[in-house]
Order: sequence, then C-alpha cells, then structure tokens
Amino acid sequence: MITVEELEGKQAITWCTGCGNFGILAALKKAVIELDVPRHEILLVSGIGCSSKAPHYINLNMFHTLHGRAIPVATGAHLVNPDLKVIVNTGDGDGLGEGFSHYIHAARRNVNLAVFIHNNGVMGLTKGQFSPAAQRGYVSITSPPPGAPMWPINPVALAIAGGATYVARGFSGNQKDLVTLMVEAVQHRGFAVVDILQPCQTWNRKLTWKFYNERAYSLQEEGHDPTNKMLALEKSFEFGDRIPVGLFYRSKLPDLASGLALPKDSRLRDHETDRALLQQVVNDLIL
Ligand SMILES: Cc1ncc(C[n+]2csc(CCOP(=O)(O)OP(=O)(O)O)c2C)c(N)n1
Ligand code: SF4
Ligand SMILES: [Mg+2]
Repeated sequence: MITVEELEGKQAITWCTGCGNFGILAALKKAVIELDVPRHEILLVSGIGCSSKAPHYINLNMFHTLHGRAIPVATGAHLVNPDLKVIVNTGDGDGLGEGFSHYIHAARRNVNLAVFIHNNGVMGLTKGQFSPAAQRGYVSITSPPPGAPMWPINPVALAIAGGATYVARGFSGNQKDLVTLMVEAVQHRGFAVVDILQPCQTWNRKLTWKFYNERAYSLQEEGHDPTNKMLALEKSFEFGDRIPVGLFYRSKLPDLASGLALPKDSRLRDHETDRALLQQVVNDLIL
C-alpha cells in the first residue's frame, strides 16, 4: 500500500496560501491510497494553469502537456495501455475554454478517463482574467465593470448531455466526499468527471470559501437518484442559494476502447522500443 509520505512531491508548492487547490491535492493523495493499486498503474495528465501544476506535487507518473490538451494526451496514453488508470487534472480555463471541444468529444466517446476539473471560476495563473466558468458580472482586467457579460459554462450539464457516464461535483472544502467521488471516478469504466468547486483566494472575491460553505449541500443526503438522467440534468442547473454537491449521474455503457476492436498486440507498452526508428522520428521533427 502506498503511504502519504511516499506520495510527497519533490517540487516546492507555489500555490497561494488558502488556495482551494490544497484541498484537491490532499484528497487526490487520499484517493490514490484508497485505490490501492501499484503506483506505476496510475498516470496524471494536466494542461496549463495553477490547477495543472497539481501533478508536480504528488509523486506519481505524470505528463504536463500544452494548454487545453490534457484530454487528447490522456486518451492516447489510455489507448496504448488500457490497464493504466489515467487521471486528468485540469482547470476551468484549461479544460472548459481552450480544451472544451476535447471535453465534449471525450464524453461522447465515453473514453475511460477520470477528469478532475479544479473549478475556481477564474484564470488564476495568468492573474485573474474571467474564465468560461466565471459568474456573470465577474469584474476583472479583461471584464471591466459591469463585469463578464455572459453566463458561466455548466460542466456538469454538458458532461451529462454529452454522454459522460459518471458525472459528479465535489468541493475542495469537503475532503471526505471529494475522496469518495475521486475513487469512484477512477474505478468507473468510461468518461468520469468530477467538477470540483475550488476557491481562488487571490483573485475571485465572489466564489469564496464562505460562499460555498453557506450553499453546498449533499445530493446523496437528500436521496438523489443518480440513475435518472433527466433529474440529474435538472439538478445540474441549480446554482444559487443552494448548490448541489455529490454524484449527479452514473450509467453503464461500453467505453471507447471496447468498441475499437484493437488487436491484442496493439498495446505499445508490450512492444520493444525501436530506438533507431524513434531517433529517426525525432530527427525528422527537428529538421
Ligand atoms: C496556448 C496557450 N494559450 C494561453 C496560455 C496562457 N494561459 C496559461 S494558464 C491560462 C489559464 C488557466 O486557467 P485555468 O485552467 O482556469 O487555471 P487556474 O490557473 O485558474 O487553475 C492561460 C490562458 C497558454 N499558456 N497557452
Ligand atoms: S492564483 Fe488562485 S488558483 Fe492560483 S494558486 Fe493563487 S489562489 Fe490558487
Ligand atoms: Mg481556473
């Protein structure tokens, strides 16, 4: 069994004090321990943003790729080694802006990935510009008063409508439930999303710890039925005095890999690497 000490990342954490990312990282470590699989069977993939730095802070195999491109990279890693548990750490700017078409198509394809959206309603790393998940009226350097003139994207509703087969919302201030959702998402076979409410202490003055603590309630404590797609969609539009957190929707459908009829020897991990050929490819790219 992996210990929390073994999961300690080697890099110094650069997140601001009080950032919601700390709660997500702590929950991710607990989830990995609870999953109880050998560490080489887990891969973390991220794009660009404060949130996308999370894989640097946990001692697991990781791939920090380009802005918005975590899902296609994760899809490739999954298809060449379907035994891997591939987790995507993305932000609302990264995954719902630049990378949004990948999100919706991966949902449609039911790719066997667990996608954790660190949703702070802002582009934190680049200094607080409004993101696709920013609240209407959010004032920032790129949305001067009266603020962002459009409504925020709804990653839960879009994942359900798009075809995802596990769709949940967590809150970085509720460790216990967040760990459960993360474990379930990784164990689920198909496209699993956990939209994680995550205060950005430095830039977002509206979506704060207080805001969420006063509003977040548990869907499961209120007896929500996650097999009812229409009810899940209806619940996904509730965002006001009360904000539902927990599992919205779960279903069982064939995932992408099971529909591809891949030959048995197609797993790249089972092939010897032809180093001369690899060098040739690299040379061709450079020249
Ligand atoms: C192709 C490209 N476009 C834009 C950027 C600049 N950029 C870096 S991070 C980022 C926003 C990240 O926002 P989000 O995913 O919400 O992450 P957060 O910092 O809020 O966690 C942007 C626009 C980039 N690095 N690459
Ligand atoms: S800018 Fe916001 S999201 Fe980024 S580390 Fe600081 S508090 Fe966290
Ligand atoms: Mg963000």
